[in-house]
Amino acid sequence: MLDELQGKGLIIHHWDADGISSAHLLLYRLFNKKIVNKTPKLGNYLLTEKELNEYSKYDYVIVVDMSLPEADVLRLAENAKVFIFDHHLGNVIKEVYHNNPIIKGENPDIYPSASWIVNDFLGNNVNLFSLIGVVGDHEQRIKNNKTFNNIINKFCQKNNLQFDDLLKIVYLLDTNYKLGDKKAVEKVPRLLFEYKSADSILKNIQWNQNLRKLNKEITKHLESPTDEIDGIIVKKINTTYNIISTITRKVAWDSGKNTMVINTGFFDDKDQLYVRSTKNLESMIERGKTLGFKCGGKKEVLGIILPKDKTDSFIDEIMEFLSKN
Ligand SMILES: [Mn+2]
Repeated sequence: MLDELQGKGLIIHHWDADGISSAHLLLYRLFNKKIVNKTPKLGNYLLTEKELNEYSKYDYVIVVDMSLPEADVLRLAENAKVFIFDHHLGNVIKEVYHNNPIIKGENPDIYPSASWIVNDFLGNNVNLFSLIGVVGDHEQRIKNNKTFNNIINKFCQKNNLQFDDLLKIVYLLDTNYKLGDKKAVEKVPRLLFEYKSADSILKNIQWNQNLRKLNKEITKHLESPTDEIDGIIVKKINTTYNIISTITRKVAWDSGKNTMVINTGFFDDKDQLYVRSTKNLESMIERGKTLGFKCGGKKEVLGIILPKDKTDSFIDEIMEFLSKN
């Protein structure tokens, strides 16, 4: 289907390791086409008016690992053929090619990342980048997924790698967005053509430098005081780095408790809020959308961007939701 595409193409991908790996796999397959890759403004799960205008000049657009608002997708579809490969929650968009097994009711354990969905679609064998997305989205927890634990172990054995090597690659690729460097993020999918092995990625000097800088900042926030209300961990941070999802994961996974993190420092006029829960968060994602906020997530995670004067009331709603049985 993709092989027949003509004209100028655009890939819009998530800024994280899964999005980058997915974009890389697509670029690799479509190497003989005129195609560029972009990520949205970091932290935005939507396209700005400026981006929508700019992206209307392409003949086809492939959206990967990103659940853009339906209105944005339909705007793109006015001028271009649109393809989506994703595993986030949302609604099926019938007007475009929408490959998202999760919203069609498939088991998320069988489709743990966008990279896996893309790789499967392309008919590739298991490879480093199909797995980097999987490890990126689940980290250590993928070890509880029997099927994928086996797939990863087999791959690691064959390639003389450890699980922690894959995890480190994820962290290195993720440094670019966490430091807020959109341009650097967009360079990676193509840059990865030059990396013949996992080992060469692990040795990238710039990314290792980035990682040290970020680890310092993350540790600082993990060590700062945290509130616990009715068994729910609430953590307020103020950082210009895009590390809220990392901090939320760490706190939630280390404590085993429902966790909410609020970052007041990333946007000037808005707050970032992240929740990780053992409760199904789908209804809160819907609630956020109903209230007109930009938000998204999966069953176990909710990410939302709130106008600063709306933050407290939405925190209250989440607290009420999480404390109900
Ligand atoms: Mn993903």
